[in-house]
Amino acid sequence: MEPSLIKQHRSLVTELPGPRSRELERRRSAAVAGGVSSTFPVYVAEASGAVLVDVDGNSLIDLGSGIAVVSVGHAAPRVVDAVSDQVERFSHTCFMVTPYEGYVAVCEALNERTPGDHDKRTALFNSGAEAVENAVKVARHVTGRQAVVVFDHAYHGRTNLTMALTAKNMPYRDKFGPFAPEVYRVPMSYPLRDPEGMTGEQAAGRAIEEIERLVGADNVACVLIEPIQGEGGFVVPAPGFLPTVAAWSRQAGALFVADEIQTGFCRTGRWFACEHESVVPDLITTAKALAGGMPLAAVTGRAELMDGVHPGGLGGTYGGNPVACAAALASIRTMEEEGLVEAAARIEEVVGSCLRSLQRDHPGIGDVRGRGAMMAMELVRPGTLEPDAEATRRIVGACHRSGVVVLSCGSYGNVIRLLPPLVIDEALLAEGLEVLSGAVSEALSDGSD
Ligand code: PLZ
Repeated sequence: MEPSLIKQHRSLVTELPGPRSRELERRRSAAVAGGVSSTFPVYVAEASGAVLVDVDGNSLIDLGSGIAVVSVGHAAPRVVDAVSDQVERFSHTCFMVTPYEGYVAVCEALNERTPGDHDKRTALFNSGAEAVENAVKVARHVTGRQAVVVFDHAYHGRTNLTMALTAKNMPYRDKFGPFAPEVYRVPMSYPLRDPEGMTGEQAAGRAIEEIERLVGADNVACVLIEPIQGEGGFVVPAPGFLPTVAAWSRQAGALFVADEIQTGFCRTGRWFACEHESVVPDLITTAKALAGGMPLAAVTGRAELMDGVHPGGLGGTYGGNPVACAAALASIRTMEEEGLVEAAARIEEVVGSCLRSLQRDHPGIGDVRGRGAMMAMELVRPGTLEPDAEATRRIVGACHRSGVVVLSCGSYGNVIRLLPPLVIDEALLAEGLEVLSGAVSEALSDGSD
């Protein structure tokens, strides 16, 4: 099967969503559960690189990568080949019954690539939430402790335990309780919203004080944190925060667990976001970009911890499925051979300078932040920190109608985030940013008076 060669451009032949998408949307509402929603109901027919082609023949620029998943691009040629080849050979045996090499090779690649050169082991799962659940299982098992410490604005998933770990009520938790116990939430370092001048070390001190007060250091099984928060608003903690929290965890005998499900695999201009501050987590969870669009997730950690669980204690029917493993190996090879760490750093320069210049013109942009190809702007009422979710919705809507997929996020729904595929070509990225700039100017000039 040849990957289709879709021209890397934006081209609109109908309004968006077009008539065929609207027709599918009608079928959907009679068939798909209402609790599952789509931010931009344009139905995709095919995709390649950074372009989605919809069922009406429109070509859209994708600046979301399916929430940081297709970092190697849609239908990345190595991934397409590896998946096709694997599915012809065999698609499933269950690793817990009769194993296969691909699973082992993905674990080797993760052990080698993740931060720290200590001896590591990995276990594979299907989704990010499942990886987080399993990291907590390992942490509780090997420490003999129960408490899990998480942070304000955190997002870790939608299963029962991970809902408890996630901060935001709507839409993730509302009326879905009771939640799993022994979860304690402490303040995150959020430079825009912390007291002016608060350093990372001071913010860590504030969090640690809370942990000691709420839980007691020797009851903590693990401290779980996204090194840059994803759904919570692309919050980059002040320098010094992560290393201080990691050092405290080690001293307290708790595991420091980095959730790099959104930040991992070159996204932030390093293989993993922890590397920006030389933090070496005890356990790290990965998913999303790991397998270039196939469902695969992992927990990687110190060998003595990961081997501390009895045989049969971790697993699942599909975890480390052979097709997903083939996709992961091909994605990792693509990242290496196409220099996607450097590509993310180049995207940071282009996107960062665009967002900063918008910020100079619009006092409604309270903050521009992020690393690599994980950049965002936070919208506020000019001169205040009051979140402006309404302007955020207007800007996102205008981008969508113009054929550019952007996503919002944030505890207050007022952050616009950009997560382009790392292989996006320069001209296409520039065009996407031009559309975004137009939408910002229109929304903020209208809305700020
Ligand atoms: N941890 C840091 O970003 C998934 C989910 C959006 P799953 N983020 C996107 C939504 O509305 O469901 C995510 C993440 C971090 C865990 C997860 C969970 O990963 O593969 O969605 O289970």
